[in-house]
Amino acid sequence: MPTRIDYDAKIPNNVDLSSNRRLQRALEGWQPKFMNWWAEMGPTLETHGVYLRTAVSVGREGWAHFDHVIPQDYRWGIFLAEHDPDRRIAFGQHKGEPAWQQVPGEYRADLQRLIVIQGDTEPASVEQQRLLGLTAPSLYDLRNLFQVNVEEGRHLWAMVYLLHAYFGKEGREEAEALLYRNSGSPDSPRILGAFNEETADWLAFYMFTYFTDRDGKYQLGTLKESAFDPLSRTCEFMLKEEAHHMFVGTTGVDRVVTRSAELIREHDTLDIAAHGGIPLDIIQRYINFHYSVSLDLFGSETSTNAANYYTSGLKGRWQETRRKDDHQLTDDSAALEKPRPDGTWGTEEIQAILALNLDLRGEYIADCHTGIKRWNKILADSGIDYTFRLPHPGFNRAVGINSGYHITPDGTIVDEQTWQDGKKNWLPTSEDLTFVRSLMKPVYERGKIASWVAPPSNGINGKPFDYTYVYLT
Ligand code: BYC
Ligand code: FE
Ligand code: FE
Repeated sequence: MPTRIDYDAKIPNNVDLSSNRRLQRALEGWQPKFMNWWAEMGPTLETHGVYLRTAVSVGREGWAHFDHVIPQDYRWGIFLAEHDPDRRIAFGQHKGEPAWQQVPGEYRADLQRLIVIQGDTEPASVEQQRLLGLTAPSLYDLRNLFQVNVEEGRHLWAMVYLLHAYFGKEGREEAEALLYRNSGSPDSPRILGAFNEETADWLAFYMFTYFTDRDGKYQLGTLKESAFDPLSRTCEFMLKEEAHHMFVGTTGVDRVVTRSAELIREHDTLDIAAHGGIPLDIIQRYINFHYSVSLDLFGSETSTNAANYYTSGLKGRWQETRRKDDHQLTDDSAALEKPRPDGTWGTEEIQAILALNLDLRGEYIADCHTGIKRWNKILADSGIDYTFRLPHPGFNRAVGINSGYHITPDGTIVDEQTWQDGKKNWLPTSEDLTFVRSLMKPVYERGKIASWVAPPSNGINGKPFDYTYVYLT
């Protein structure tokens, strides 16, 4: 299996596409539809070039090349991580058998479903972010937005390749449908809830790339363990790109908190809205919203779907091979915290194999705590007496065991009236959203930055902050 990326081909790839004419033709037929989708649903801001990275190889070193590129001329392609001919299945009933290079007939429907759900989120996020270029706080941020968008577009290519190459006519139909559904569409919405929400401002963008792209990281991590080797290799390479999306989110929120802290000290008040900063309680409400909506992406706490995926070898656990158990989970148990109709919490013991969504969610929550810690450290270092918190996992949930209850950020089960009265303190209000929106004025001058966010401590690829990351018309 060649791993060099062929950029002379119409569709750059390292899967030797030219040796399979039928597949190549089918994908070349999908390509103009993708380009139409990008033109209609992708970023609205036109540019003369964005300083973007493009994958040049899939190896550990030097995989990215940086240059100014007009986004619609970006070379979206198909890149799979190196093939390991000795790879074996790490878990489930097929544990120890060689990884599959083809889709076993009995798992076809389930695998296709997982790939379609994954594929659906990628273009959805581009659609959610399409207007943000009009209000970027700096050229540096504008560049990062485009980078994330073109790579999410490439992640769509990654899933479409699998659908075309391994799932026949049905796969090709699903590939079309990925361009047909749209974020927030009343008739044909995206599959998962979080991908139909608006990403209406840049604070929401940083929160989305922190909390929602991070779900992507964990889901891709479990699909990287898949017995279906092409899916595994695709996800492994996607995860390399994903690291930058996390970075945009983490440092984006860092920079908002840093700027708010500066303004709080300068004016000696938490009420910094009048001074062009975002008050900390609004930031907390954004955290509450984006975190709780992202928790819904893990599915139900107990899931026979997840158990079947695991037993069949389709979807593993986070860092499956590093876990010290039998990788089959036939006798293990897990504890599940459950709200009860009398308003108290109970703990139930369940089979571990049924709790795999919960297991992954636990890994994700632990990771989210690291963000909260860093943002609190920024406040503490500025001598500000305020702490951010992650809300209770039951807060504001639409999926799973908590969805029928009203649960406050501190985990109290409350009645409808208490929830309605408290909501304005817990979730962004329309006043919050209007205020944050009012701050979103584009700053396109080289080296300048909006009032509500601090500049980054470093530029991209060794360039300074005041580099011309984007050429505008
Ligand atoms: N919304 O057994 P359950 C990313 C449905 S993000 C709507 O609990 P399961 C990215 C479910 O379909 C990563 N419906 O669910 C980030 C099922 O329906 P059926 C995306 C939902 O299957 C930022 C029923 O409820 N990748 O990459 O164990 C930017 C019972 O469900 C939802 C993946 O998600 C929901 N939230 O778990 C760009 C990986 N949750 O079958 C990109 C692939 C559940 O009874 N997907 N339902 O009709 C999966 O592994 C699983 O499908 C899920 C759900 C984890 C999503
Ligand atoms: Fe992605
Ligand atoms: Fe991403």
